[in-house]
This record gives sequence, structure tokens and C-alpha cells, in this order.
Amino acid sequence: MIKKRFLTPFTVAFCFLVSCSSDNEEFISIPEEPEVAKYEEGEELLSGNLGVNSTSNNAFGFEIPGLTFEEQARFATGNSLFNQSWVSSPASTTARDGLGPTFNARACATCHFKDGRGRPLVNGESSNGFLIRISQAGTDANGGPLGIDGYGTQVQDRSNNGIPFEAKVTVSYETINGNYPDGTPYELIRPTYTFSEEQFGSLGGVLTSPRVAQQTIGMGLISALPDSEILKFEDEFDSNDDGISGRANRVWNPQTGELELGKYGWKANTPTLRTQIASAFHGDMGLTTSIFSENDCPDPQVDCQNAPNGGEPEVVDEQLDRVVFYQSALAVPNRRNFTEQSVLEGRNLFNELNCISCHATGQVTIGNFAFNPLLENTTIRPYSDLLLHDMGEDLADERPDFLANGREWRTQPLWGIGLISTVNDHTFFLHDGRARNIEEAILWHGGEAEQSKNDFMNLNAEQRQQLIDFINSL
Ligand code: HEC
Ligand code: HEC
Ligand SMILES: [Ca+2]
Ligand SMILES: [Ca+2]
Ligand SMILES: [Ca+2]
Repeated sequence: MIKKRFLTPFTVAFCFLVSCSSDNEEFISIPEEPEVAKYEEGEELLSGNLGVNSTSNNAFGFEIPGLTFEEQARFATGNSLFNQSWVSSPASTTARDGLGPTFNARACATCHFKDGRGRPLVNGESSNGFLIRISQAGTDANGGPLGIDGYGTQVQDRSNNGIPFEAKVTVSYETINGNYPDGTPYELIRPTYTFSEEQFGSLGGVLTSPRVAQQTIGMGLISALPDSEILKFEDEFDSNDDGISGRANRVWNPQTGELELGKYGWKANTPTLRTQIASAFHGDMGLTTSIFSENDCPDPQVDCQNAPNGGEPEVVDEQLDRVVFYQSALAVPNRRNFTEQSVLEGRNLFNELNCISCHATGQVTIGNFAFNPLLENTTIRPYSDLLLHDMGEDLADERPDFLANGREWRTQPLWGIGLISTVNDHTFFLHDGRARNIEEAILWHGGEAEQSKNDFMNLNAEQRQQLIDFINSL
């Protein structure tokens, strides 16, 4: 059972009449009227007045209100660079060539369709938002994952210009059956990945981390958070003894040459939006920028190294800047159905089950953010502390990524989650897309979230649905 933490209006009125004292414990056993969850003013606004109201399949694609004409033009150019397919060089359209020689997809939007969530791997199909990171035990010179000879830290399964791709990946699923304490059955599926057609030596036994593309809403608000607004949730040694001990990742920033707070990616493995986007151009599409100026062709990929390029760099700073601006200005949709009683009950359950301890709200962006001043001084509800948590053995990839160990993942922000089915026409969740819906995503929680998961399982069916209804309203 869930402990009641607050006095209900009923007990308050009761105490007023009979003047309860704090040592009068008996009245607590008096049957209470059911507590009715109430709408809280403004709770539907996940990004203050920077949100948009949309329930269409373009819900993730709108810009924040208030951009100037000049900024709208930058946003529009960034949008088209995000959506366009890049082509092999040499090409007549030199503004968008340089794809490859090895890559996973031709466009950002292939993986982040409509700025939304990618799909898990489907055997025999090109990526619609999935890639696999690899490494071996140890760290590289910057404290990051140590690449595999011949492959580096990511498997590019496609190529152009007659150059070999690196390897193909296939997936198989094992079915896991279980029951809720009330007897209701559930089913989960656990993926296992296999490499084949490895071109540069066996990949058997390497460390792997399968990942799908997240929705890219609210990215600018996260870049405008000062470190302190993330670190305030840290509790590395669990001093409040609730079993939850978020901690920060510290990752290499190639632009500053320093270790910085990790903010982006499933393990908070990238420090800034600009480096995240430059590394996507580089690793996922084979496109160089001023930040990563060489094509991703680890030795002995000589043909790859000598392949024609699409300029030096292939994505010039002005283009990179447009894409970064575009991504930074994508608005977070406001919530829907937020006054429905089941959603309000679900919100209370979300708090009572301690989901809110990791899926946290109430961070405030910095007061001085020159890149996009509209993002300043905004209180956000990302439903994430953006910190790393041990999520247990079942979700573990066993592949460290800077300070993140093999069991740790960054709390995935839940803003927008209820719209993914509309925007992307699927409900695959978690880092590798293994959860087929929200319920399965919760059931996979373990480690620091074990208690929350168990409390969820102990709810009755109606309460479980209320919690899911709430998440769908985000
Ligand atoms: C092959 C599929 C693929 C392509 C192409 C791709 N991405 Fe991604 N994207 C991903 C995956 C997978 C992640 C998670 C990466 C991780 O955890 O390390 C991600 C993460 C991100 C994030 C961070 C999201 C978050 O919540 O932390 C941003 C921003 C992003 N991508 C933008 C882009 C842009 C811009 C492009 C084009 C330049 C692009 N991506 C191309 C798959 C892709
Ligand atoms: C200890 C921290 C923690 C707690 C507590 C926690 N979560 Fe999570 N949650 C995470 C992390 C980390 C992920 C990403 C895990 C992954 O992808 O492997 C996640 C992912 C999710 C997702 C999938 C998000 C997506 O877009 O893929 C949902 C839904 C979710 N959590 C709901 C809940 C609910 C409901 C509760 C309470 C019953 C809860 N979480 C409690 C840390 C937590
Ligand atoms: Ca290239
Ligand atoms: Ca590679
Ligand atoms: Ca704690």
C-alpha cells in the first residue's frame, strides 16, 4: 500500500472540529474519504511559455514562439539540412555531398523521423533510428570508450563509392512471461544482437551498446541549463537513503579539450548540443565538420581513408550552426488531457511511487544564453534529472561510456512521450527500443528503480492504467 503523506481536506476539517493534537494517532485509522487529485495551475506547461499546442504528427516539429524573422530563416534552413538526404561525392550538388564512405543513414530525419523517436532494429532493413556502439575494456586517451581495431566505437553497416561497410547486425528476441501480484499476466521481449559479414576481423566478444534515436524536442532548453540545475539532483552516496543515487557523467568535449558534464545521449555521453550534432554527422552519416575533420575510417580501412570527400569540411560551419540552431529551437508540446481525473490520479501515483525522484521537474535555465536568448530564465518539466542511474542487470549493456558504467543510463526525459505514437506511429521505448509500450518500459526498470517498479506492480489494474494515462499526457 502507498503511504498517505498529506492530510486530506477531510482530516483537516475533522481536526478543526475536535482539535487533534499530534500525539492523537487514532484518528488516522478512521476511514478516510477518498482523496481526489486536483489539477494544479499550469501543470500542463512543460517549458513555461515556450511550449506549443499540437496533437498532430508534426507535434515535435514546431519552433518556440518569438523567433525573429532572421531566426526563423535559420530555423528553416536547419530544418531542411536535418531532413535532406546527403549524397555521395563527387556530386553536382556540392552543398549536400560527402555522405560516407561508411554510414548508418543518409539523413538525420531517417533516424529522428519528424524530430521524433527512432525504431528498433529490424533484420535486413536499413536503420530507421538504430545504431550499435562498440568498444573493449579500458579507456581511450580522453577517458572515453576504447575502440575496436578496424572498427572504432560504432558499427557503420552501410557504405558507398564501392568501399566496404563494416559489418551487418541482426537481432533476435526471447520472450519473458510474468504475472502481476494480482495475477494479471504480462510479456516482455529481450533482444540479443549478432554481428555478421564483419569486414575487418571478428566482432565476437566486443562490448556493445544498442541505441535508438530519441525525440529531439527541448534540446535547447537542456543546453541552457547551468550545471548546477542538474547537479542539484545528484545523490551519489544516497544520503537520503531512498535507494536512488543519481550521478553525473563527465565526458570529453573536443571543442574545449576538457571533461564536462554529459547532457545528451542515453548515457549522458555527450556534453553539448553542438558536439552531439557534429558527432551524429560524423559517426552516423560520414560527414566531416570543423569539430571532427577526418572521415570515420579507423585503420586499416585504407580505401575508406582515401575515398573522395565532399569538401573540407563536408558540412561547413554555417550549415552546422543552422542545424544546431534548429534543434535548439524545437518546442516542447504542452500536455494533453491534463484535467482528466484518471490522469490526475496517475500524476499522484507517479509522485508516490518515487518515479519523480529520477523523472524530475523544476530545473531553471540560465539567465544569459546568447545563442538563443528566448531560452533564458525558463522553468522546465522534462521529467528527467538528466543524471545516470543503475537500472539493474536486465537493462545493463555492460559497456562503460566515460563515467557511466555498464548498468547506468541517463533518465530519459518523458516530455513528449505520449505523442510518439502519433508522430512516429509506434510505441517502442527504452534505449534499444525493446519495450513495446509504456507498461513494458516500466516493467524493465530495476536497480535503483526496483522499488518503484515493484510498487507499480502492486497497484491494482485501475491504478496502473491511471499511471500510464498520466505518462501519455506528457
Ligand atoms: C543512424 C541513426 C541516426 C542518425 C542518422 C542521426 N541520429 Fe541522432 N541519435 C541517434 C541515436 C541512436 C542517438 C542516441 C545516441 C547515444 O545514446 O549515444 C541520437 C541522439 C541524438 C541527440 C541527443 C538526444 C538526447 O535526448 O540526448 C540529438 C540532439 C541528435 N541525435 C541529433 C541528430 C542530428 C542533428 C542528426 C543529423 C546530423 C542525427 N541526430 C542523426 C541516431 C541517429
Ligand atoms: C532510478 C531512476 C528511475 C526511477 C525511479 C524511474 N525511472 Fe523511468 N527511467 C529511468 C531511466 C534511466 C530510463 C532509461 C532506461 C533505458 O532506456 O534503459 C527510464 C525510462 C523510462 C521510460 C521510457 C522512456 C522512453 O522514452 O523510452 C518510462 C515510460 C519510464 N521510465 C517511466 C517510469 C515510471 C512510471 C516510474 C515509476 C514507476 C519510473 N520510470 C521510475 C530512470 C528511472
Ligand atoms: Ca564523408
Ligand atoms: Ca566504425
Ligand atoms: Ca537518494
